[in-house]
Amino acid sequence: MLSPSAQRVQEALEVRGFAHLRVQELPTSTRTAPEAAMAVGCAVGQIVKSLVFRGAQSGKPYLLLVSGAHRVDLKRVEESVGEPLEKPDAEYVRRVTGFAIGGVPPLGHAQPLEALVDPHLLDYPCLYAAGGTPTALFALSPAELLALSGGRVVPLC
Ligand code: 5CA
Repeated sequence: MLSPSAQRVQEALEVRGFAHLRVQELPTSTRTAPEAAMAVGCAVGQIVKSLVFRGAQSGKPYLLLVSGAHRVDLKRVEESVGEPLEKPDAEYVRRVTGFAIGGVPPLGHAQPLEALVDPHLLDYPCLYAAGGTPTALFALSPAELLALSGGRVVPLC
């Protein structure tokens, strides 16, 4: 039995045609990328961080899908999106995604989010993304991440 937030991610996967991807709830925290990597025994670079930023001019939310081994270079991302970006508070993240920080998945959000994908994620055959809670993950390929997030690959780091 999945918790309600993890179940919502599983259902979003199924609705989008990714029923073969299965959200798993782990016995230990997956709140941060290092914790998630420890929980499943993978490299931290294989963990997909889902980071929400807000366009300072448009007010629009952007979802940055970033390898756990890398930090976002905000200037670089601002050049790609054409406006300054602000780091929103936890309440904004919950409102636009429908999920709490530490569990934000790459799909199934409360509103459509423009997604940008870190090219470093394409270096791995298998990735793990958050599954709706700070103890839930699901495994997927880079191609599946692109397909289910609708994200475009742009340099983020
Ligand atoms: N479950 C893990 C691995 S998939 C996870 O969700 N990691 S994460 O990196 O995508 O989510 C944590 C991120 O949320 C942090 O890197 C940070 O950018 C952001 N964050 C943490 N606390 C806050 C806060 N108080 N306000 C806004 N953003 C925050």
